[in-house]
Amino acid sequence: MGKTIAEKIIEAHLVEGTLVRGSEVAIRIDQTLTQDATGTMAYLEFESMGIPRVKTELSVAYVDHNTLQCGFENADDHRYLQTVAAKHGVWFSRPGNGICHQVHLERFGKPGKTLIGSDSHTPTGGGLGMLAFGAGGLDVAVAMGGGAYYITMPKMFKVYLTGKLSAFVTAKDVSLEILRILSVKGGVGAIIEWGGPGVQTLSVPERATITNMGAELGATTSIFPSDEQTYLFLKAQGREEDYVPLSSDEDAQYDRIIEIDLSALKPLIACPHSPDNVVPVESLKDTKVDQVCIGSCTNSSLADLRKVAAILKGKTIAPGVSLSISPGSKQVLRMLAESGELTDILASGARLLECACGPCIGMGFSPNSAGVSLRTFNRNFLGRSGTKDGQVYLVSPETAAASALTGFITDPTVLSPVSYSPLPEKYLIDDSAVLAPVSPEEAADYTVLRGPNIKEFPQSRPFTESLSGQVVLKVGDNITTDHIMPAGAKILPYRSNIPYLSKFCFEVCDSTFAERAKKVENGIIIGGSNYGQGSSREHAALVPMYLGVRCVIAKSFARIHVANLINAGILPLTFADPNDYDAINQDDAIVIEDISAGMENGILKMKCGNKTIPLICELSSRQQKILLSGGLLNYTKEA
Ligand code: MIC
Ligand code: SF4
Repeated sequence: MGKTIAEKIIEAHLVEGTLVRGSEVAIRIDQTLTQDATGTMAYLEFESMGIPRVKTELSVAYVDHNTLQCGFENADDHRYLQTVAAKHGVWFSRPGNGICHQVHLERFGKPGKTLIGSDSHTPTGGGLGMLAFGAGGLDVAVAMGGGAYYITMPKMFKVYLTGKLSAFVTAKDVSLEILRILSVKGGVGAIIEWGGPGVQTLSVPERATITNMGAELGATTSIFPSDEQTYLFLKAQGREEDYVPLSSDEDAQYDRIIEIDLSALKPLIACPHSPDNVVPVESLKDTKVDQVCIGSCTNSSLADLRKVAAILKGKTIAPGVSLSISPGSKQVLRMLAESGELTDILASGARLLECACGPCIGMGFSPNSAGVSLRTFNRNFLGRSGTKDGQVYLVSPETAAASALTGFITDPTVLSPVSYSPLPEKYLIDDSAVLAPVSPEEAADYTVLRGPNIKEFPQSRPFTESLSGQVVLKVGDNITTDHIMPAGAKILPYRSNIPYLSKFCFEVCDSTFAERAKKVENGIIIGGSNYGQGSSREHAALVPMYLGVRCVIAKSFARIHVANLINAGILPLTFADPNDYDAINQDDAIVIEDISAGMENGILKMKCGNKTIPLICELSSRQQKILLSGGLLNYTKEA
């Protein structure tokens, strides 16, 4: 039987298991990346494993999230990351050098290689034909130590593209179209391969926008073939030797095929507060706009910002609009500066922000009260912008620039044509902000610098035969990691200080949660479907664990979050009958018995008052052992 691109890469990296869809496989990881907001925890975990030097082909530590330095915390963390990276053989991308996914695509990604990153948008690398996964920090630490990465062998979806995008219709609109079709949970348990004749019309930066937003579908990852476009991009980055061609076999088997005609697409927009709340831009054309933000790992490439510069050139933004531009990397910023396109952007009235995540993660530039903010980002979850009643819409750079000029949501296809050259023959190569690790000889005496903000790692508890607990929270469908463990400028600096961070857990849903949960010895959370969608932040598991949560029972889970729960020693269970969700309420007392036998059989029984509710426990034997040991760190130490 023929193979998909992902199956070929998995087969070439297989350590354990078979390619049978639905079974657990372990794969060898060639490259890892971390960013600072999840990286401090990942390196603390790596250090605790006692392995002197990373065993991957390449590992890079980026600083792009916590770049505001409002006190010592972030600056100390940057210093910790720089020194811990140097000591253990990891390359370090300095703050200001750019957003991890953009820089990794430009300088390090290679077709056919495996990559895991402690950030959910790591699949951006799929634009280059990499098999790239977002993962929790602990999984990345294990991979840096040479350990395999475990996934459930996904289903395979194919998106078959025909036609060609019209002027001012973009890769972002393709991402929004697939979100409209599949929804934020439509990709769960699947790898999405992009193919068909339309693929040849998309450059690597455009492909990367699409694979980036596969994260919003809940997909395990997304991937494009490696072809002429891939070669041209790598050559322009001075890395043509990294090119290998990759395609799926003619008779590869897909669980679902979706066709999209690129020529038929129109500009689209995702409305508050979910990336799949998609309508045509045209339908919102009288909506007044307060703020426009252009950037993020989805849309901050040179091509994107060149189009923005061309649209803004010689014009001034509407007086009621505040416009920010965050270039994805130093390469993008320097090239815009040298070509004069940066001047066109600035002359329009835009505010230039750092080459970093910035407003995407609530690190500044929050909108005004109830403000309408148009963003070229990938997530518009409630409260993520830092303004709780902010109305965040997701759009392409073209729609963003057109709307910044008019002050109203504007379909860019009404603009007169502009000219720009999207893919240069040669990118400007300046890797001076990427620091090499010290040599193995120097590493022994090299000191890792730690600040006082780094607090002890919380200890999880092994499971015994029975669990008597209490429901500390009941929530609905599509709860995001931004609900569970919010980010933003005020909280992000405390990512290595779990006790402090815990005060904000579930704050968006219930500000009394942290205080209440702490008082209960064994807390249980009840969730709806797609619980834990969004980020890879393991803090959304570690913090509830610190607050005494032992078990989350939901209708279904998002992939990375469920792995993080298991790693943190929290038991994830799903309702055998989703209607039983209605039978449980906050504060109910619950007893689960015969835990180890139930884990093995895949079904546990929960007693709640006089009701007995069956729960599905879908765990591999490795995951059962992890939970019985009290989390992955304990399990690794025991092994
Ligand atoms: C995000 O976009 O939500 C983040 C911030 O990049 C997260 C990582 C984090 O929480 O640090 C992600 O996507 O994994
Ligand atoms: Fe950064 Fe936003 Fe991308 Fe997350 S989604 S990595 S916060 S730019």
